[in-house]
Amino acid sequence: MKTIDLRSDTVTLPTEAMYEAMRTAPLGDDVLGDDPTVIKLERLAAERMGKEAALLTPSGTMANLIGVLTHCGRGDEVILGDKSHTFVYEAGGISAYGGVHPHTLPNQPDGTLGIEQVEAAIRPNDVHFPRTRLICLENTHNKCGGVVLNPAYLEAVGTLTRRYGLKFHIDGARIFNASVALGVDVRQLTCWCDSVAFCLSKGLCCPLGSVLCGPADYIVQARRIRKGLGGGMRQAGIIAAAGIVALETMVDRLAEDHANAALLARGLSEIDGIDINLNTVKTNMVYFSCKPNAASDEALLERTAARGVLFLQIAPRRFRLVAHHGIDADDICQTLQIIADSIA
Ligand code: TLP
Repeated sequence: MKTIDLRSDTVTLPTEAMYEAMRTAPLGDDVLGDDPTVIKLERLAAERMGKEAALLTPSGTMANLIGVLTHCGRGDEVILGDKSHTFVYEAGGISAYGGVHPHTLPNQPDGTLGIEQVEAAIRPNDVHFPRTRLICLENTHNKCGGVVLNPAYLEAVGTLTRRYGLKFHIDGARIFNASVALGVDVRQLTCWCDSVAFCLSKGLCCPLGSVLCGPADYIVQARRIRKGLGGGMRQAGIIAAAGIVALETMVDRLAEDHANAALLARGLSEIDGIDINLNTVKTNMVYFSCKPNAASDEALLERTAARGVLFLQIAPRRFRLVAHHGIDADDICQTLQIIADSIA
């Protein structure tokens, strides 16, 4: 029985081309600054994102942590969404390790923060208040359903941050999903931000790794913080080699994942007992809720897992499925049948 693992696009395995690149990559010691494959990946990533420089990190969590810590000192405030990955799922790292004060605003269903609300949240210069230093957005927005922030909205936020002398960071873990869904060059999504972190290890299929991109002097400082956090990696060219393959060959195919997610969402909407908002299915993620008449959460997960279909429970009665490189349209059809059988 094949396991159809829809828990996340983080479960993707390296491609054959990645294994080959990892086996043959020229290596050095990246902490000493002489791993040629890391240097090549960082140059490529910076160029793709339209930034001066880049830094390879072991994970998206560390890329965001370094990203925020490089912009903010202790006691500084960051404005970010209450459903953002950095606020919800990164173990409070910005506060725990950076003393950075999170000021959350409600994420709208489309993943945005209201522009007026952001402006109202910026602190006046007063000894009572923390200093507002940074605004963070997430694109695509995971907890809002994999929805996409568009260039016009990013320009509005970028304009605001410049007017107030703030910095602007994007958690772009899946920013290529956003650019592919919108059909725009990824630079149209990054040109307004100061820094962007994107993941190699999700839909792009690398075994690990994320990249933080930004101005050259910012990345110099970020490199020191990465070292302090224990994220300096020696023969990291092994990882970077897969990252180069990912950037060169794995971006455009994300459209297949989006088509499979759409197929899955349409099928789920026809199953009795399932509540789904098709408007939020824009990329590779599908969230659905169970109606009261459906099987219990435990029964649903147990029955589907017994037939090889895995997905995540996000909250009581709420689930997430993610399409990725290891999933084809046949897997989606089988998944729909198994969920339909299991939910009654
Ligand atoms: N997200 C994971 C889980 O942590 C929820 C997933 O399966 O979706 N930013 C965003 C928007 C993310 O979705 C994730 C991972 C990260 C950052 C962190 O990346 P890693 O897992 O590499 O630390």
